[in-house]
Amino acid sequence: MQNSLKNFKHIFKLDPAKEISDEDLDTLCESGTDAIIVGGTDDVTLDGVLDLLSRIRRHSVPCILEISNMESITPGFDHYFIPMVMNSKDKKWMMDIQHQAIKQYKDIMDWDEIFVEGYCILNEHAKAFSYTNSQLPDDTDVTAYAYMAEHVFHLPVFYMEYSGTYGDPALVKKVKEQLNNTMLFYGGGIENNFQAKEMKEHADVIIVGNSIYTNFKKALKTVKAVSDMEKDN
Ligand code: 1GP
Repeated sequence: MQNSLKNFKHIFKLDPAKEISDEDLDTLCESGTDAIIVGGTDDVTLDGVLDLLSRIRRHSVPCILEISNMESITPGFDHYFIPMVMNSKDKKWMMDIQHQAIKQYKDIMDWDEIFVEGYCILNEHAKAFSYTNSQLPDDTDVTAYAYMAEHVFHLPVFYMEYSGTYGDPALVKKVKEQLNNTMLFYGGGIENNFQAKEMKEHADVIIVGNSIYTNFKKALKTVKAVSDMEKDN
């Protein structure tokens, strides 16, 4: 099941609520990144998702919808990522919204395209942190969540989500040491080559989001930083 993700190392995440020019979007799609995720927290609408989908689809790069809400689910993506927020205080974000989605869509769901992500939100100032009523885990909590993602839930992905801030590479390393089959995704605050390399040293995949909108040129360089690491190995 995980095979189609196994080769991913670098992913850009585009927020349907934010503007990006055609020129920049074309450059991102042709940058050599392994995939583009469409996903966000606030103001994710079907129109916004469809707009990005149609523009990304002009390119051959794999295109993934990370599902934020029921209203913006649409066919046409290569893959669908379903987040389960492991450190939310509410069962809603771990179980209930996924249950609702599966009740509604199970007859048309293709599990070769769908991957469930065990999310651990680690930036208490991130919108997603308050939105999902999450609690800040300490390092031993995080490694235990990672262990649960692999051994209890058998999830294909454990996602350390620092959205908006750069995380702790030492913790990313510790988490990676817990995982054998579940892939480790790291996202949060990557703005340059050095940070891309530092996190990719431990994570299987790094995700670059916000810096696309704040410093496009530097964000773009993170692709080469990761592919150069592969060449060195
Ligand atoms: C957000 O993990 C991604 O969901 C990337 O984080 O936006 O901080 O790069 P940034």
